[in-house]
Amino acid sequence: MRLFFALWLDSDTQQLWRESFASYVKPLGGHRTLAANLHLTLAFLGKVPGTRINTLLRLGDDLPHDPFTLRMDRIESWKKPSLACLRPAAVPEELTRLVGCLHAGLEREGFNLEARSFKPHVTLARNIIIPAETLPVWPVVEWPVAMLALVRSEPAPEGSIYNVVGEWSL
Ligand code: 2AM
Repeated sequence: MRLFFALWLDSDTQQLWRESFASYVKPLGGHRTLAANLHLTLAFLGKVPGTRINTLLRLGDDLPHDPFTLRMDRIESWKKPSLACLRPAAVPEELTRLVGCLHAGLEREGFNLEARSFKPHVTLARNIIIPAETLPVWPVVEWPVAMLALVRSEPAPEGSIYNVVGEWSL
């Protein structure tokens, strides 16, 4: 199964974000992320045998669970992969520590991590047609991050379906 660790949003916030950013993202073309799929990936693990889930759940238990706020203040577009995403202005210390512990734990347990460096972002649309300048988001969204999740991604014709298989309150 394909798994990833992510910062997760409650469904009301997912819905609110999808609506709030529609006017920024629709003109870029492409496919907007479904509300239920909005998240911020911390580590993408790719295909993992089901027998390894318990190791990942234990790892999640042992991570620091300090809450923090992300100030999401701009929308960027990327060429590779082609997407538009919401990004935080600054990375709080708690997030740096969480990602550091997560990546170190995954490496210790022999999981393959991606080569691309960690760039916190919430994908708002994929396969965009018109790359945008970086757009400032106004009003700025303050995200009180409250949940870390281990998520399973399954391919589906309308885009991937995500299911939370482990969750931790921050
Ligand atoms: P993205 O939004 O920038 O594409 C589930 O696929 C999550 O894992 C997405 O947030 C995706 O980031 C991230 N991810 C990172 N590397 C990936 C890869 N090689 N294939 C698919 N998803 C990847």
